[in-house]
Amino acid sequence: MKNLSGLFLFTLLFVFSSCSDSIEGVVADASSDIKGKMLFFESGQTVNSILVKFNSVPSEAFLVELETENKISFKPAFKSFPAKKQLEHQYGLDRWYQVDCDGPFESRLVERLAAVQEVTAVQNNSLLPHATDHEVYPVSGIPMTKGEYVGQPFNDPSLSVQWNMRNTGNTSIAKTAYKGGDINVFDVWTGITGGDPSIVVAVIDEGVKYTHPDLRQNMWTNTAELNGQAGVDDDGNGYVDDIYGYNFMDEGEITWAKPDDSGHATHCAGIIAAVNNNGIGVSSVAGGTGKNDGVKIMSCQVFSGDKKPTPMLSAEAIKYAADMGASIISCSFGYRGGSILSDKAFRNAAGIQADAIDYFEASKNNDVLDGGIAVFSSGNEALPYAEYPGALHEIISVSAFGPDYLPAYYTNYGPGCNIAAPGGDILLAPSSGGDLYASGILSTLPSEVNKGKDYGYMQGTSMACPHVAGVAALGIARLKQLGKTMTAKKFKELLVTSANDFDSRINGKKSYYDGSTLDLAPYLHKMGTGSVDAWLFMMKLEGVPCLMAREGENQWLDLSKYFGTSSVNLTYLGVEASPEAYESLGLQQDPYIKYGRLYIYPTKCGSAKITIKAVGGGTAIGGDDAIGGMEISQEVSIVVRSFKSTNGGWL
Ligand SMILES: [Ca+2]
Ligand SMILES: [Ca+2]
Ligand SMILES: [Ca+2]
Repeated sequence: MKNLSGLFLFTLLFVFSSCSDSIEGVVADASSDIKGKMLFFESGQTVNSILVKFNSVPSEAFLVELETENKISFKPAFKSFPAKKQLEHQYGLDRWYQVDCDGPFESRLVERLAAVQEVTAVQNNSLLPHATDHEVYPVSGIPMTKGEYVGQPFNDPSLSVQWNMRNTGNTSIAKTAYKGGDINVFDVWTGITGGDPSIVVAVIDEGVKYTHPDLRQNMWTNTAELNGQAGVDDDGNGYVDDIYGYNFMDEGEITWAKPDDSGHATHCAGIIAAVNNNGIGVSSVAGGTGKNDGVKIMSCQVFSGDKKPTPMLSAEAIKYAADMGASIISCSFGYRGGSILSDKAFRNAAGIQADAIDYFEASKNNDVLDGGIAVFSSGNEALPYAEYPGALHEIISVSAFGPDYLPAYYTNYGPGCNIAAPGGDILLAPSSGGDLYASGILSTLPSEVNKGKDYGYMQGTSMACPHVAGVAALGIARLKQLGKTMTAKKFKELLVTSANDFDSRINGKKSYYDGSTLDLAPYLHKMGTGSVDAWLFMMKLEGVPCLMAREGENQWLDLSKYFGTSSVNLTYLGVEASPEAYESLGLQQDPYIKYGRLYIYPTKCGSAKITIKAVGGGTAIGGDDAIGGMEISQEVSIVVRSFKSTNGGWL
């Protein structure tokens, strides 16, 4: 079994400490009704802060009575957002209160509050520390200067080694690198979309370095605060100077260079929306095409240095993202795997976060979806189930693979894991002369925590999560172009069913440079629906069927699925393919149709749309001067991979 050093997912745990006034006594003595209302109290724990949820919005008089009786004070847990009052009420956010008292809470007090009829939940609001072993690997072997861009859609110099965007099977990244083991985004960028500045993705994490040269242009900005006065809450949202987001931990400006900061948020942000085609650094999933058309990153900072967030803080950050316009939240953290094993247990343990996530999912912040999309990492404990909150059945939880297109040794898998994405697997060996860390994910980092460098490698399901958040952002951008609307639920279904099945690769063992091996059998059919695929997702959103083809093979593709059993009775007039399609697929011969099958010989991994023309009822199209059949024109997408996925086609 691999150890987990060098992993970067924040793991939330409660602190245990000895205290004579143990909560254990409460749990043991209280009636089951009262116990059922007490969320996440562990035995032997000092409780410094608690949250209370009432069954309806309490009157001032009632609160004062409880305060006086118990020598405590209440304050609303959430800041109310005027335009969202109804939604806040619907999801119960106006019924959560933070309770303060002098010193730790006595167990009897917690029990007394839980016994109040109007109280539906008392949640422990103790600190949630994250694991501190999130290493960064500064970029070393790669020239971060302008190079040759042959075959590259963007001029970002490092794109050629970003296997997560396009995996060419380059052995200087990993000896076992697998061509096509990527997110299949190149043809989306060149032919469909690279993003849309009206779409905001909130990164709930440490602080994002908003001055980073490869991020600055794609930062969300709160214009009222940007043009306002320092120290003044110019837009009246309850947060002072929240220009690029907010630092909920320190209640102030976003930070990224404290001694214990890791650069984690800046790295995740760069995967989603580092500026594309700007001639520097890296490319990102949804960072535009160089025309100021990338999606925007909002930084919701809940980790700071060695400070740990409370459940309330993480819930507040999620609500802020919902209220300030985020369409997607990318959350690379979770409760330690195995600590929660059902949706109900999560809602019981972490009621305030569950309510905030529900509220986010019900918040409509773009013209095309009726709610928000929450994406979480599945966890880095190599456990056979996802961490919560990502494991919630309606939330997208992301597992990780390496450049060998196989599960990474650290990834969680199994129930609750919905889809897989590149997360890196740094222990894979490159061929000699290759960069030792190149099997990780290359992205932006604050130079302050990265030996003076602006870029570097990290690995983890933390890195896999923002890939899916970025692909989701491209999906919203595409729906906007199409003028299509959709429910968020349908959108998520299409996203997870556009994945590539890579189970056929999962057998035997994989090897690492230190000689250790990973048995792959446990991962079979456990990596969600497969690997996220940006092109297939775009085709699903458009309703264009996909024909999967293999690179370097002369092959016949059956059209009967797309034209029905009539495919053999149609008279085919031909195939229309643009010069771009010829280029993307490396077509050196013209595709044609015979006996209801498409003949094609692709020499490159790529994706393109072609149009098949046919006549129904006759051998020629009818018209003013001739009797004939109906013209049939069907757009289909050809997706060429080095392997043939079985479920990647039209479902
Ligand atoms: Ca403000
Ligand atoms: Ca201000
Ligand atoms: Ca760039």
